[in-house]
Amino acid sequence: MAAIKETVSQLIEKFQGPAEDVPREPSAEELQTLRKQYTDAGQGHVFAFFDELSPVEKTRLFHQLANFNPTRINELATTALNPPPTTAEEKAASLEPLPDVATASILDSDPADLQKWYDEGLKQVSQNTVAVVLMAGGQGTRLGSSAPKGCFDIGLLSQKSLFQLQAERIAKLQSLAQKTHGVAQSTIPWYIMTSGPTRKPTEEFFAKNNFFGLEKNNVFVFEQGVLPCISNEGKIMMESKTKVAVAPDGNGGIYEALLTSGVREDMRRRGIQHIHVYGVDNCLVKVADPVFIGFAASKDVDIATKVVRKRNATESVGLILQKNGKPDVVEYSEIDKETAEAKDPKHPELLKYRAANIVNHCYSFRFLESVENWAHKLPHHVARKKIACLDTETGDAVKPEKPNGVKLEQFVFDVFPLTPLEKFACIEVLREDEFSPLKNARGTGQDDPDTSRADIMKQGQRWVEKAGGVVVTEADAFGVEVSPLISYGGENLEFLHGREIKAPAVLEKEEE
Ligand code: UD2
Repeated sequence: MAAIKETVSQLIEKFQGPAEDVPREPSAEELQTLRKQYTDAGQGHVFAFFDELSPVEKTRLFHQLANFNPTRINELATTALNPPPTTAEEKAASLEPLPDVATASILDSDPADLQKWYDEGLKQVSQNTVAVVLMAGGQGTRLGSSAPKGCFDIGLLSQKSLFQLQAERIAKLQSLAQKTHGVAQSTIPWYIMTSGPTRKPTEEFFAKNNFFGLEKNNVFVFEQGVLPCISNEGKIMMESKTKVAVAPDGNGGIYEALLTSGVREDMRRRGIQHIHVYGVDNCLVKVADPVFIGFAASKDVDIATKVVRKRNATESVGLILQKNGKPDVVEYSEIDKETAEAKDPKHPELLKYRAANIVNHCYSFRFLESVENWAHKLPHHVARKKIACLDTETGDAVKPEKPNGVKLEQFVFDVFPLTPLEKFACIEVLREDEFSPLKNARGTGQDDPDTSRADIMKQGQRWVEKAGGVVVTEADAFGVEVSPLISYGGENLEFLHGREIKAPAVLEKEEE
């Protein structure tokens, strides 16, 4: 008898997932209330096949639907599908590059300033006031890999993933701060934002790799929200009879998620003052960069952002600028050709708008205290997509040939205009040292695994040569991968002076 019971429960688990993650069954009146709410909002079709579902499927669909407010979804859908006409004020909006007062540049800053910012930033790290939030909820569809982008192996000799490179930079920075300031332990908590599809594989990857040597209590995986996909007719789309078709709510979902996940409270408990927020796909990212933290702290701004010089008028990057006197970003998917191609009147060879966003921001904790006031007001951007869904009339699966709906997402930088210019700062950094995004599948030739690997290898080679090492290269045998555990940003490589290294090489340990 026991064997039969065991087999039956295994079968149930196989078809309905482990019993323990089935949420509480709703009461009859809860269900009735929800159905009425959706029907009154003209979204009752989501219950089209409800009565034929199993009890567990009914419970799961109930909880998924209870997460959304259909009236709010209708408002978003109406705005998304029938965007209000551009107002005269919008038309007259004055776009200008950021004023010099709000921008600095690593390229032409006084080295004494850079050193001052570095020292201040490292001091903050040593005092445990610096945290990092990694935005890793994107689905990386352009890369052609279903695994979270942070797991991606860009083909380094060490075979390190993006997550591992970032983890080791945190570890190195902690030890640099400890040594420089003689403290026993300095901790940079690492909050990793995932979305539905990336959460589990991310958690498993970190557990399997033992958090890359970091203290696991300082690595905090949390989840951003999702929003239903909306049909061109304004209807909530069903992925199947038991599930709403949803998509992550954009990297701007970070603000709500900091609250709902308890991350902001954890930061408060730890006494965090400065929060570095960055995107997962940049293999060169300087995680919790002391220069950046020190720059933001010394200017006492609420938001600081890093930019690189835009490669050309068509590069897929947001542009940091001022709009009606406020800091703002115009995303590449929403910029008009004239603005993108405008030339700088003082330097006609340069683009007028050339401060390219690299998803690399720094916030004061003080500023994040105000999230409740504005997170729900950030705009939703619309992406027209081909969305596989269910025809709720016939119950047939639909594989669309052309965009049949929209995904809505918020952008992390849409909060910038809420900050006055004097509480905002932008710093230009060197692309070759700080920005090499992994966007495309191998072989694209730009922003792909090969350009990521090459940029890491070239940077390491520059560091080794600057320290007096000799790198022997030939044809496409170039570059040195310098482990972050040896050097965070090219420092402390004097031991290589006079050493000859045959490229391509990887330096994992100092005594090598
Ligand atoms: C982003 C920037 C763009 C430019 C470009 C450079 C935004 C909104 N746009 O465009 O201005 O800087 O990168 O590479 O930042 N993410 C989430 N949750 C989501 C969606 C995205 O965490 O729901 C993360 C994603 O994992 C990545 C980052 O946000 O770390 C940027 O996302 P993306 O690569 O999809 O953005 P992209 O390339 O369209």
